[in-house]
Amino acid sequence: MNRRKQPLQTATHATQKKSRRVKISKTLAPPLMAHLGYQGARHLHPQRLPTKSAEKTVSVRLLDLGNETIENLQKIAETIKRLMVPGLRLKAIPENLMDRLVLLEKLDLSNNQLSDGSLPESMKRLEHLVELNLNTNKFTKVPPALKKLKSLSRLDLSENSIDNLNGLEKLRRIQILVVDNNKLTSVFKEVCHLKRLEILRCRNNSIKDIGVEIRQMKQLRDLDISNNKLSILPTDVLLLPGLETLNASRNKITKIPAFNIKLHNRHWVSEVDLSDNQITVFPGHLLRMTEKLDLSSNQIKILNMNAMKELERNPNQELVVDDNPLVFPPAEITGQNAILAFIQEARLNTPVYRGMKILVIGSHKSGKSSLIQSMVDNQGRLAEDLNESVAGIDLYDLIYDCEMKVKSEETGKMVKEVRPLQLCLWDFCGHPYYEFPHYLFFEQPSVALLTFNMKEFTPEKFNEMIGCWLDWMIAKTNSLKVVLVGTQCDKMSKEKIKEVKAEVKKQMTEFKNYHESILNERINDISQKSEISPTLTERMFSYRKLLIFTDTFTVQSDVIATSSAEFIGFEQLRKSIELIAKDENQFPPTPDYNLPLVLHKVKTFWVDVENYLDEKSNSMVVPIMPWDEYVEEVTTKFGMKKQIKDITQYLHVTGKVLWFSSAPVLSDYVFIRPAWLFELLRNIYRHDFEEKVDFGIDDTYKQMGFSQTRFERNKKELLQHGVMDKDFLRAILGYLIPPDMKENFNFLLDILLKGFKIGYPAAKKSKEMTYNFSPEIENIENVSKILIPWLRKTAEPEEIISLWEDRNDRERVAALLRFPKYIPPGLFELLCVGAQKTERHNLTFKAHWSNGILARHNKIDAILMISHESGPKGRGACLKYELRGDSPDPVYYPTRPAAMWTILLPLLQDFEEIIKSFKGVLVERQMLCKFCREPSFLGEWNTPKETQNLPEKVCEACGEKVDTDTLVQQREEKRDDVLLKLGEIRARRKDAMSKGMTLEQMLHEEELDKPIYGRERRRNVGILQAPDIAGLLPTPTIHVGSGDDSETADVDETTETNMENIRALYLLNFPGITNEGTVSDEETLEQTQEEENVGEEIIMTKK
Ligand SMILES: Nc1nc2c(ncn2[C@@H]2O[C@H](COP(=O)(O)OP(=O)(O)OP(=O)(O)O)[C@@H](O)[C@H]2O)c(=O)[nH]1
Ligand SMILES: [Mg+2]
Repeated sequence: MNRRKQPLQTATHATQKKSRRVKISKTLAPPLMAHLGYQGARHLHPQRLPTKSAEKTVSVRLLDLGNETIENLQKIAETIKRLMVPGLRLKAIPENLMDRLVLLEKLDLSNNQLSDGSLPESMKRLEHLVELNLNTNKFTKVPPALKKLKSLSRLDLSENSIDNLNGLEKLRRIQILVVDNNKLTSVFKEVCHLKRLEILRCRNNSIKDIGVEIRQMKQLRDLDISNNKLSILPTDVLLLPGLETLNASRNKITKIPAFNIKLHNRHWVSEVDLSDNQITVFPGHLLRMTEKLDLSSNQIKILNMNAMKELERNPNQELVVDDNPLVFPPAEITGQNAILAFIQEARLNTPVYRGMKILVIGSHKSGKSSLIQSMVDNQGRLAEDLNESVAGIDLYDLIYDCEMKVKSEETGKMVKEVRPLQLCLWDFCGHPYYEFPHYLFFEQPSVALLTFNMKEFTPEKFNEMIGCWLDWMIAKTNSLKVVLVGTQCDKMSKEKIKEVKAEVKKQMTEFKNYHESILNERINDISQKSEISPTLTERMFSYRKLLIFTDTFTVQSDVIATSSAEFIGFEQLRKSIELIAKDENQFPPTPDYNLPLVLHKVKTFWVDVENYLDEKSNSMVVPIMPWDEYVEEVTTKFGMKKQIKDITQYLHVTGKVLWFSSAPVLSDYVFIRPAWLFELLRNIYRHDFEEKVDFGIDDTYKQMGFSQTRFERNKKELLQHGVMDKDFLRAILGYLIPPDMKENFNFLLDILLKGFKIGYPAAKKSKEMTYNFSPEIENIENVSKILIPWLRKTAEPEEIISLWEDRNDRERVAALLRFPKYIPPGLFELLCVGAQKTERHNLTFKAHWSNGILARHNKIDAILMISHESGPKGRGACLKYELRGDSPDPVYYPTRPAAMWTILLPLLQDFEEIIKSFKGVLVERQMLCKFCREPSFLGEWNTPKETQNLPEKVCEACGEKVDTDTLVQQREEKRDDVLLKLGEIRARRKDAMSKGMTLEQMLHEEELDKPIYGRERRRNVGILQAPDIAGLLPTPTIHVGSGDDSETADVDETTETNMENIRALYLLNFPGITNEGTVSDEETLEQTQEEENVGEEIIMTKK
């Protein structure tokens, strides 16, 4: 495509030669368009039109439209190039006026009373017309006669009553369009196809938003959209490659989103006028791209010191911040130089405080974005007027002044002091589509605001509006503070508000009781058994742990009723947030500093790192740094290698960067601009994909060689099959990563597939519409399609059902993972992506449907089905791994269960690895009876395998004797990766104990507690005379409410014998609390030896 700029076609020869761009003065119309004269001579306005054709007329201005004038005009019509008919109160144009104006280039009909339908049909014959002035008339829509004016390049429609620009699409040559003072509410959709448009004036209208369509207007260099109703200025405008001046003053803009300014292709915009708006946060990033930035008459309070560095570097830049309620620098400091000097000075002395991040979640359209905007702007705001992006996650900063008692450094007494509480609010879109992607960003410990629409609330909807969100949170983190926020209370009476509050409180208690009863039921079941095996003990231990942890999960059950329309309830909300910030359990103070962590000063050097990374993120196309590179770069620049993890952790918890420090693969990267990552994921997972992702929206698809047909095909493929074409993804992400930057894209794709596990490579089979789910792909570059399980909604194929049924009578091994209460969203999908890893599992996927996969092992004759099934009554769910023999000769060469275990075990290990990051989820591991298929046996892959030595075991459900080789792996091969490093764990615990850590604290300490993948160990725990450590065991509780209102539930005591077993388990795990004489010397010795021989098997026999 030829993308060179076309010279502007103008009527005057002078402008044609002099410059290819016509600068229009701000008071545009008359001087540019009025013209008059004869060829070779200049005259005053003639009273009459010339009758001699010898005097060749070029320009004519009519002073009346009498019959005589028209007749005379027609005589010379064929020579006229410019015709002015302004200010004649014309209501219609005589049909014959236009008849013979074959050379006409410029027509001025301004200041008349022309209205819809008053332009004659004959107008379409004006083939050479390049300039048309219809300024100040009475049109309410674009006159249809214009459609045919193929040469038109300048059009002035200002001062009419036009309310939409439909009908301009065909005028492909338009370069200047002036539509000031009309009744337009949108323009960009209609004009985005005008690829040559360079100047667009649309001030004094009622335009509410600028859509993504503007991205297509690559030639636009001058945009005036002042005095409209914009509330947000999208990034796309400022990223227009040709933009030179932008006037968006006198709107209602509140927010200028931050974005990456890519240094290698950045261009300077000479002037950006954002004066007279409602911007609260200083858009310092714009200083990186504008020569003059006018921010006067806004609501800015603080000039960001870091961003101001840009001005220090470039003295030619200009920043205007007059008439803002500035507190930093103080209002009395005026003038750019004085401000700069002040900021330089202040930078040296200003402390930065830590702050915290708050996650705002709740159902779709419950009012989260409105709530946040109201919090940020400190006044009522509703999301519609803001035109916020409604997908994915958005970030906002907010500072609360928080009154604290601080120890005075001089007197040592406690004094009151006001500290800024820095908040980073994460606005999660509540559409169910995001349950899985948003889970990535939800971690413990967290503070969350949970919103629900109070007006819509009914007792039956508790679960849908509140309960399911609590489940969602609990499953991921067992350390969480939740504030319940009822929104939209302006729509209801006081009585009704009270009623809803009481109902929610009641149901919260029920919710809590149900949550506990599930655990208690299980604990009791175990306690009632006559014999308790180590596996059961371990299980009980984990149930108790879940109960104990609920201690740190607090829901403030008193709903805060808010209205973002009327700004109600925000003071109370603010107080609740302050309380959490000051909560020492949530944010324990460090010994040398008696303030909660969030109010700590951040070390200057850490702030330097933060600023450095912020700056750096702007220069990177893909703002993701491999960990090693990051460490190298930061430590070379700032030293202090020892602190790098702490710094990064700090940046992570305060929302400045993302570093998933405990996730495999992802921990190798630092995402230095979280907003960028959200933007990226928002493009992949979006609930409004069908409607919003459109071929015409952008040139990118065309530039990347997409035809509309291919685009539609790929889109359909994604929506119907969950399969994303790689090029399609590149095009979708094209505006974040320019299409020519293939390497950057591949780097990112690798992280998406291996780190975030969003999907796995697939390939389309040549003829059929099916896919090869396990193509051999060594290099990421060769990937052509990506199957994204979360988006795959297809049904189980018929042929798979029959294939599976056919092997019904074969040998089989089946493990079941039961989630009695809640299954984390996306877990099944993550497992599928993991199972597809050939080098680990050696499987070939045969089919993949919305809730299952079927795969064949590449070496062993077995097929595997992993399926996701909902639990009874819609509560909870199960994941089933079932292997069936697939030998061609099942009679003589059946597939042995032992062989199947070699397939199953690594898959189960994957599961265990993933489930580690779901701290609060209740999961039960079971094995199915091969006869009745009931889950009658305990899954023992994590714990001592008691079943291993028995030849068979009776199924409690059907009474059949089951070979134990289908229940547990017989004589396990040595697997280094699953050895429980007992010695190491003990050493860690001993160390912790010696430092005075209590049992309860230990339970909270993740690092100390890794009893997963138990090495086979046998111990008859009954022999141990346990010390009385019952008092040491923490009492499991869930708190609901706060202060006097809080309720606590105790768990039933287990039977004495079983209690002993549990104590014994504690002893095993906490060797520091042995009681004299209870453990034999022999055992102590054995334990010590074991500490040295990490991973050695311990077998203890009953004396
Ligand atoms: N009257 C009234 N309307 C409100 C209030 N809060 C939100 N709304 C309206 O409720 C609708 C949804 O508000 P949003 O703030 O977009 O909701 P959200 O929770 O951010 O929605 P998603 O991000 O899509 O999940 C909008 O139409 C708002 O104008 C309120 O306090 N009072
Ligand atoms: Mg929202």
